[in-house]
Amino acid sequence: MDVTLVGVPIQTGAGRLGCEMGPSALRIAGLPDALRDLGHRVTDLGNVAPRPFADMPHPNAAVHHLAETAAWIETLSEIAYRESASAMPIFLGGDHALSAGTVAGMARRAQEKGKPLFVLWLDAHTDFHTLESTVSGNLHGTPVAYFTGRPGFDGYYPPLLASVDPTRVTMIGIRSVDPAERQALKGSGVTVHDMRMIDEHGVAVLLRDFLSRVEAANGLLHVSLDVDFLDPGIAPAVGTTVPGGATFREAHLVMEMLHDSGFVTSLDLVELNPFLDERGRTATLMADLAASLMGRQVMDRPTQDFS
Ligand code: DIR
Ligand code: MN
Ligand code: MN
Ligand code: MN
Repeated sequence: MDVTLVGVPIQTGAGRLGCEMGPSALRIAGLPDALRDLGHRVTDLGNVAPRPFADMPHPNAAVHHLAETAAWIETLSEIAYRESASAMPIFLGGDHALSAGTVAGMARRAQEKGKPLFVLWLDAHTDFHTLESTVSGNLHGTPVAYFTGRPGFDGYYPPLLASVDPTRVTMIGIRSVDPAERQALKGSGVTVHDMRMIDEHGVAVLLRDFLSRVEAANGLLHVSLDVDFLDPGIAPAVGTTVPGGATFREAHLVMEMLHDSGFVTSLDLVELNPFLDERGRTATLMADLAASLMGRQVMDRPTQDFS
């Protein structure tokens, strides 16, 4: 398939510096060639930059780098919308604030096609804070609240041209939720599968259920993969490690099933902080997971049926 790589060196949404090196590390780990080897036609846009921005204060004094992050979100929303017209965009992050833009752009694309957009959020965190509720002020904790249309972003983040219905958002791998997020998630319609759900049911059961809903609705599917979805023992290069994450095989199985479904129309690879990595080990794992999602497998196998 036609794939467009977009390097997104944003780090203003995170609590520590280093994510701006993420796109380079993913390329050095061999992602572009891995995709070509799988038969995809790869265009690499290189690293993009946010539109110009001016200072923007917010009543919540914890919030930092709001103007620059908002500028990134607006630029990325445009790029996601534009590139998804003719290819599958893969966003090489960069911190998770970038998904506020990429998902918003994909929601606009889906709306234009008259199809619903589904989002699979693979993360230790729910990233469901508003600008008022964030305690850390790290805006990588806000993208899901924004693209599902929660109030409180007006005048700060760009106007949302199309939102994602919260009932079409499924999160897997969750193990760190702040009190305000937990409260807001109640009755929101978002499906939150915490690590215990994986322990009890296995990741395949949870994912199959979600994929069958995507299939029934003939939807587009955006996948957002945060490094901290993975257990820190296999993926140390992230600013916000949380113990008890997905194993190597759980993560690859998710990617392999996503490939087999054929539903994925866009992908974020986020929160890689190469400054914290051990000789590129986390970057390599993220590139390998992307390759699994794009078709790498051990043996040929028949197409799966999710209905
Ligand atoms: C925490 C951590 N909920 C916060 N969030 C994220 O800062 O709002 N860490 N996204 O990766
Ligand atoms: Mn995240
Ligand atoms: Mn996270
Ligand atoms: Mn394929």
